[in-house]
Amino acid sequence: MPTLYYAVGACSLAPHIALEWIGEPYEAVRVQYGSKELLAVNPAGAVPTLREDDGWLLTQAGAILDYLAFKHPEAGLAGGDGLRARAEAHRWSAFFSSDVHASFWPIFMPYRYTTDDSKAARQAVVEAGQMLVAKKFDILNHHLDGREYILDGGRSVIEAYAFPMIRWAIKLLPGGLTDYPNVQALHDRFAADPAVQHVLAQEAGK
Ligand SMILES: N[C@@H](CCC(=O)N[C@@H](CS)C(=O)NCC(=O)O)C(=O)O
Repeated sequence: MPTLYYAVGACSLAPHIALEWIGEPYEAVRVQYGSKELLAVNPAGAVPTLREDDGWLLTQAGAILDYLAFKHPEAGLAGGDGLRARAEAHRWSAFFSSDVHASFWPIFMPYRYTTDDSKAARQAVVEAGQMLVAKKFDILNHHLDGREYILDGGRSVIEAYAFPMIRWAIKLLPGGLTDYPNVQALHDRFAADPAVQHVLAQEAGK
């Protein structure tokens, strides 16, 4: 059975949701960033990390989601068939990992983005991050105009990827999702999904 190493509140929520949607047995192990246990499976000390029974390890949220979607075609989480559907899935996976996730880092860890340790300098970095996230959410919001799902093929691992980042935005953007009603609607639909609720409760230790 695969093992997912996750941290509470992290992007590892995405593969955790995907595993729950797939519905096959898995183990979810809660870890601390940079802990010995996590460094043993991922030298970056970061989550998510997936371990298969034979010891094979996979890091990078986008790669793990793609692997899970193709490992379990019966779950229908790849976002459609064909060359262009595959390319669209990669496009949105890259959007979330390289554009959206990376835009949150200055907000989460401003000290990594300035050598000036004054409060004002760090606040400026946080605000720059918020502006970056807002730009990306604008793109996502427009894309979702008149659409229920991000990909043409219906519900996919890409919504699982979006979900933790949308939760961060609710907390960390000054106006939350006020300017992004389509994103809010996507969030509300997935927050009502029993599998998503189960994973959130599991991660919260309930
Ligand atoms: N590019 C990696 C980034 C993983 C990542 O940075 N995860 C965060 C949690 S959302 C983390 O573990 N941070 C700990 C750290 O950077 O020390 C991915 O997409 O999986």
